[in-house]
Amino acid sequence: MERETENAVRREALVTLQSHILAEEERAPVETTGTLSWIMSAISISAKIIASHLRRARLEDVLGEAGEENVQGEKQQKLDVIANETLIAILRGRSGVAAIGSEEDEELILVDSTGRRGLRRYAVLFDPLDGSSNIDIGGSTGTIFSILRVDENTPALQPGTAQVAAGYVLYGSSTIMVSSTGNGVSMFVLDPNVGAFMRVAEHLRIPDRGKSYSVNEANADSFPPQYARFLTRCRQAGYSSRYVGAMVADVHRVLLQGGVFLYPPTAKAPAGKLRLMYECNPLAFLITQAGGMATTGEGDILSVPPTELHQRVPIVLGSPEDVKAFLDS
Ligand code: P6P
Repeated sequence: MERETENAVRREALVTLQSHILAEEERAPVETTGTLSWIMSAISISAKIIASHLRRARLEDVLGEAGEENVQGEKQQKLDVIANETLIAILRGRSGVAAIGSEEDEELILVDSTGRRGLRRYAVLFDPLDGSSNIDIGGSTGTIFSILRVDENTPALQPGTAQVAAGYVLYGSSTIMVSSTGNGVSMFVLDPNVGAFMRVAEHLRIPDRGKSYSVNEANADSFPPQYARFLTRCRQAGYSSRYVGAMVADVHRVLLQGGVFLYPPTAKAPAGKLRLMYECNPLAFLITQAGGMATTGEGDILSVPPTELHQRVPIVLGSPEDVKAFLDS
């Protein structure tokens, strides 16, 4: 590696998530109160705690099912509960968090109904541990979060275009946070020796076209014809099929290598399986910020008017050329 590049990489790896957030706050076009930074910091510490539990899951005997079902009717894993309780406990303690919405809880949790004078207030929506069925086999999982400004006239249920920040944490071979506050996409890797997320990239751009698609092909018999035609074209073009079964891991691959992730309407999930507010909107926000596209097949994901917290939508997101090819199929 050229010395200059090597030095640049070394310099870049010295920027923590915290200093990145503060620098973004200083660049903000309007006077900021620091509340959003404080919330991002809460997500960061929550992610470190969740990652530590995941790394020691089999040792701490926190694998397996918790014996309950969540509001989705899905069997909760013990770590779903731990991740959910960690995020709620830490976010509750942060001023400016007015509401919390979780995949694991039926209703929005209203936190700070008054709010200190002049403090901006936010709703934080999340899937605390996406893909948790992968835990027991040592597979990747993730946390997905979406942050929206709220006030007495603006409820949490807003279209994805209203997000002020969004991101995910991928618990894989390393712990990676990818986030955006609307000024491009940055990526951070948790340095376990330092205990900090270190920035490794900013202004990430998704490749215009990829060489793989990501979909659960077991549902192929019930895919609508447009999806079937598109996937046939991909196979004829020599695309590979890659599917982890954890949306964060599959979308992270698409962000870095290009390609397309799809969860179509199926016989089991006629409206799609993935949740608009805390899975599709935040990931669509990131992919769009990186130059990609995200559609329900009928229109942009980010423009879907939400009707309820756990609403599901079909989703096709990824490289612009690949999503356009789907829309033209
Ligand atoms: P299927 C995990 O349960 C999840 O919510 C997403 O992370 C993932 O993309 C999808 O569902 C997998 O669903 O039906 O293919 O197992």
